[in-house]
Amino acid sequence: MIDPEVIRKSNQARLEEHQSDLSGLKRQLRRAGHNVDAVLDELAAFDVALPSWALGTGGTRFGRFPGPGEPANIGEKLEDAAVVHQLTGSTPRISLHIPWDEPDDPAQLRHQAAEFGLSFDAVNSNTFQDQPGQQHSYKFGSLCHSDAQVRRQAIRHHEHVIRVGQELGSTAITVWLADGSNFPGQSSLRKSFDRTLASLHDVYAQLPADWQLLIEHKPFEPAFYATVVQDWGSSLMLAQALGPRASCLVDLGHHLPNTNVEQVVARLITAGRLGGFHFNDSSYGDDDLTAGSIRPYQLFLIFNELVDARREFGTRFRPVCMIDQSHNLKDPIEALVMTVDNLQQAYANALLVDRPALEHYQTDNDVIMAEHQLQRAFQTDVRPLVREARRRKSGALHPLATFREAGYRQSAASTRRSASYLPPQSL
Ligand code: PSV
Ligand code: MN
Repeated sequence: MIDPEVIRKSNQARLEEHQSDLSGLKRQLRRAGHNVDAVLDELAAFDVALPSWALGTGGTRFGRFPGPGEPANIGEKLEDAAVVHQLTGSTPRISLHIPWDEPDDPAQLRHQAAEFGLSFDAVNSNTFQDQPGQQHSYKFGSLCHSDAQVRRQAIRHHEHVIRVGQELGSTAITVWLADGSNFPGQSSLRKSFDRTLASLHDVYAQLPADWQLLIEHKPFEPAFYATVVQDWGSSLMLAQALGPRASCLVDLGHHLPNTNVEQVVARLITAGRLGGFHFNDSSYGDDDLTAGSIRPYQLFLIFNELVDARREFGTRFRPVCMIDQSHNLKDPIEALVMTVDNLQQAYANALLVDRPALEHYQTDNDVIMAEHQLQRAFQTDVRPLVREARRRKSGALHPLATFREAGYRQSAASTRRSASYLPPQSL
């Protein structure tokens, strides 16, 4: 990890400037009637899980360009995750992909993580790739497969992932299925869905009482004609049929261009089935870019729905927040630090929406003033608030600068043997 003294010194050098920026913003917000301390408390309470697969450089099907000092195994990924948490104070959990990051000894890994102040979030199953030694192929699907033996193998994999997760201390499994078809007629649109539901019933039956099953939809890729769980409608149908501990996970990149994702989020909230998020951003498809890097206004509008629901339902409303990105060009630690910062900014902006005023203007059909409430909140430069929330959690005021000052990657490059490591290609 980074020497805490480096963070302390780095913060110290920037403290005066920060305090001056923060007091200016506080004055501005108090003038507008905000309870700044309450906003700061909510902001400081925000956290998000890191995906184990985003700590190494990802790739596309055309190539992969790893950087020096990348983690070569799950132990080194824990170290890097701990650094992201040290800098941001907001990433205390890791989401593991099984078998990509399957631990030899999950109980031991849990212990190792705890020493870094980390624990485990949802575990992710993988029936989109064949694994060495596996009896049946997933080439034509897994939980939806026409052959009951393939479905049984995929169900057993999910049961295995749940068992590993239990040892890690996880309380949720995220199921993303690549199942689908590339050509019309290849498989029955209805029967493949029915078989998927029947298989998920078997998985759900094995779910520990305090666990959640999160279903992730995605319109295409790798299936290019029809994906079985292609949108939030199919995902919701599955969750509702399975039971109260099943819900829908929204990966922001899993929507066709121009989809109103905040409305998808709102619908799932209404249905009581918004289970969680995979945060990322995209221009075209499932691009897995840094959250907030392409459409920050959309990210804000999503957080606006979350804050709105939180105000209405209180702490009962707790979707799990995870990141799902592929860092092909950026240093993964820096990309994750930037992501967390962008998420916190979107959240802080959403906390500043004057909800009674918004509702008033909506009721009056005052379009301009209703929109203005959102824009005013979105356009507020909340960075001093985000920095202050980080500082209160012993993080870095300027985490990217501090990370570079610490020379962490350079020292990792001199001690790790990552050159020989080829992590599984992130999708
Ligand atoms: C699929 O594209 C996905 O979003 C799922 O969450 C997978 O688990 C992850 O990406 C794999 O990179
Ligand atoms: Mn995802």
